[in-house]
Amino acid sequence: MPIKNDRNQFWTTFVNLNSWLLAAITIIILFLSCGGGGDSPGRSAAPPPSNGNPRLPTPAVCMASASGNSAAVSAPVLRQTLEASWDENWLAAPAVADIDGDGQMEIVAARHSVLYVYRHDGTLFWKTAFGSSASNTPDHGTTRMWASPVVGDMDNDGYMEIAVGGDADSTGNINISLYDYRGQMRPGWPRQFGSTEIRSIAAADVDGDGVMEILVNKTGEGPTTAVYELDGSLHANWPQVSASCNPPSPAEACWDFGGYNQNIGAGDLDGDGVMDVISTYDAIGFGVFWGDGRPFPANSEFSDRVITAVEAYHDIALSKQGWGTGDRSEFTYSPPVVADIDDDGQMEIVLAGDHEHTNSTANQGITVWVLNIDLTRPQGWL
Ligand SMILES: [Ca+2]
Ligand SMILES: [Ca+2]
Ligand SMILES: [Ca+2]
Ligand SMILES: [Ca+2]
Repeated sequence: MPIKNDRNQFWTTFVNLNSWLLAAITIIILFLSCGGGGDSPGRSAAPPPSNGNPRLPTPAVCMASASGNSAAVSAPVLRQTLEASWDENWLAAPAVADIDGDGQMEIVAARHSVLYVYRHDGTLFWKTAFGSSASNTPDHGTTRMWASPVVGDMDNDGYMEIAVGGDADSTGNINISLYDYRGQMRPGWPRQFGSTEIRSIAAADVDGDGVMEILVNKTGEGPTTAVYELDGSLHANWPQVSASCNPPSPAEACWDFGGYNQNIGAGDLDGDGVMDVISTYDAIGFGVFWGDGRPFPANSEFSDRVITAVEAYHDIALSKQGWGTGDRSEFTYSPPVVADIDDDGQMEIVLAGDHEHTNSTANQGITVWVLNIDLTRPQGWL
C-alpha cells in the first residue's frame, strides 16, 4: 500500500472543524508535553515495583499554578553545542534521563547511525554505532535510527536500558538493539525482525511479570508487530498478526500492514492492571492485543469479531458491516494514544488517520479518531 503525504486538513463525520480540531490536538500535545512531576527517574526517586509491575513514568500534570501569577518568558539562548559528527537526525527526539542512577540527567540522542549519550555538563558519556557496543564501535553504522530512543529501567535494577530501531536493509541485517546504561549491547541483541525498517519502538510490561518487553512495528508487509523479551527472544505468540489472531469464520481474518512513524504503544486498555499492545497500520485499521498475542474483541454489533479485522470506515454502519464504499482512514503515521478522555474510568483510543475513499487512495486530509476499546465510538465522535 502506498505511503501518502499528510496535509493539514481535518475531517469529522459531520462537518469540517479544522480550527477546533487543531485546538483539540494542541491541547492533547500540551497535555502530553506537560511536566511529569519533576521526579528524577534515577534510583533514589523510583518507587519500588508494586504487584509485579515495573514503575512507570509519573503521569503528566497540567494544573494551573495556585498563585495564578504569570510572567514574561525569556527568549531562548544557546547554552551549549553538543559535539557529534556529520550524522543528521531523522525524526528521533532526544531523551533526557538519569541512565546511570547518579542523580544527574543524561541526554540520549539517536543521530542517524550513531547513538550519543551526553552527561549533564555536555561532555560525551559514550557513543556507539547502531548494532555495536560503545566499547568496540566503528565511527558510524550502516543504518539510520528513525524513532526516538526508548529509555527506561526495563528490568528494575536501578539502571536505564536504551532500545533503538534501525533498518534491516542495511548491510548489517539487524534492526533492533538494546543497550545497557554504559552503551554495551545487552546479551541476545541485536535482533532482526523482518527485512525492513523499525520506525516504531516502545517498552512496556505486557505480561505483568514485572519486567518490560520491547514492542516494535516494522514497515512493509506483515506480520508487522512483535514483542521481544529483554533477552532478545520473541515473546510467546508473537509476531502478530498471524493465523492465531483470526476469529472463527465467517468473521474476517485479522490483517495488517506496517507503520511508518512510531506506530506502536501500550496502555492498560481493559483495566486489569497489565499493559496491552496497540499497533497502528498503513492500512484501514489497527491492532489491539493482550500481551499473549490474543486480539481484543470488537463489540458484538460488528460483523468482524476482533478489532484487528475491522475496517476504519468513517460511517460506523459500514465499519459494523465490515465492507462497503465510502470514506475511510489509514493509520500510516499515527502513534497510538491511550487516555480516559471523558473521565468515565474507561480508556479510549485516540488516533490520527489519513483520509481516503474506497474508490481512491488519494489523500484527502487528516482525520482525528476517538474510539472505545470495543470500537464503538464515544458521544461526539460518531
Ligand atoms: Ca546520570
Ligand atoms: Ca535496568
Ligand atoms: Ca513483562
Ligand atoms: Ca473514558
